[in-house]
Amino acid sequence: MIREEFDKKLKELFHQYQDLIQRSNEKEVDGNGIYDRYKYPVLTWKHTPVFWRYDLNFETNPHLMERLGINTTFNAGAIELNGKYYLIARTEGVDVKSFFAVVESPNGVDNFRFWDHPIVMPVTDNPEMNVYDIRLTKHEDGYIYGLFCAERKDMDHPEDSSAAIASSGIARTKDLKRWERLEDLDTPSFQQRNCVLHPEFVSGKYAFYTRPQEGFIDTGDSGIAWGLSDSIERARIKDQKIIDYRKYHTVKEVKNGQGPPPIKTDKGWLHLAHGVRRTAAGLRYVLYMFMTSLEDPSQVIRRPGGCFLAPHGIERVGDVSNVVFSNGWIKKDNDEVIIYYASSDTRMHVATTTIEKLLDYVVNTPEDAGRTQLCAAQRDDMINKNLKILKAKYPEIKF
Ligand code: BGC
Ligand code: BMA
Repeated sequence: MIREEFDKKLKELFHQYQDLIQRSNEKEVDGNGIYDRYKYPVLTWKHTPVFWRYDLNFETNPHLMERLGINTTFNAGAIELNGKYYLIARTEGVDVKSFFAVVESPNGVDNFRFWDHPIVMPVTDNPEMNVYDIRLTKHEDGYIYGLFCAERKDMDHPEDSSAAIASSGIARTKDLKRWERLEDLDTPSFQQRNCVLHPEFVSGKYAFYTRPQEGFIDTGDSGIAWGLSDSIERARIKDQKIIDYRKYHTVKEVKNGQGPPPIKTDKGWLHLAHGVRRTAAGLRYVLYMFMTSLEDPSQVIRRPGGCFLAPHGIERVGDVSNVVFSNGWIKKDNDEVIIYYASSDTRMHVATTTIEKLLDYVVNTPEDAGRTQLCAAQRDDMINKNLKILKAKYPEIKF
């Protein structure tokens, strides 16, 4: 390529990037009353800066090739700070290593722009192969904590190149720029994924949601668990109790995990979680909700049946298809809630709702009735009531 062409192509790349990150997002019109989805994903690999992917030096890269491509940006933690909205995205290079990167938006639904530099997360004395799925908790001790999966090769099985061990890394910050790495969470389980720090002290201790697992993929008879630790610098949970088990023939038949930290309301803590089923096409990940008690956050007090959000349309397709996953949401001061969810391990989306609607959803959505006859009868009961209303209101119309 000659220098003029190089410069022209570079300019085009910058224009495309600017157009993309300045594009306004729009609510979709056909909402379900619970939340509104949006037309555009908030993050894709194309939202990463051009200078993260290309070597921009004509001498060393005359063909203007991508030298360090980005594959996907997904499973982002979220936080509001000083009136701005931040995602910490799992950003995966074409080398299949993820790293965390801060992305900032003035309004939480569009105009997300990556900070110039990714987070180079400090390591413990046992550096991990990969990090992903950070949950950000503004704790009442004054720090912002990030809990994330720290994945290492399983050295007990050197012959198996996919044998790995997942544990929960912990780091803290006050400004999302300087990160202090603490010791990994120590629990009685062989492996851990989807660990989340509760925002408040409980009985004077740090409280955690965990997800004990027997193997790297198989969780065994597990679910979302709860445990306390005296210290955060050397976080250690002695007793874990499962508060939300996986269950046969539900959206969490194979496994489940806490999503972002729960949101406190005057009726209880709102939880967003993922549930996984095994299908002929592989694992299917959907989101579901539940509520825990203000007096004792280890008690689940509401369990709306079924899924809250499942992959739709384009969301169903990506690197790992048929997956939605959320590890970030933000409650605004005006009680609006911005839910960030990734689709198919590929991109980030946004959905908006309010505390009032989420409370209505968790309190008034009936629980899973348990088996087919009971579920059909549950629906039939609502149908009967609805038909009565419709006949009284519109006697002339056939519905
Ligand atoms: C991947 C994760 C995945 C996990 C279990 C990891 O190596 O990075 O995305 O959830 O394996 O399949
Ligand atoms: C996991 C998660 C996510 C991912 C999902 C689907 O176990 O920890 O990183 O979105 O698998 O691949």
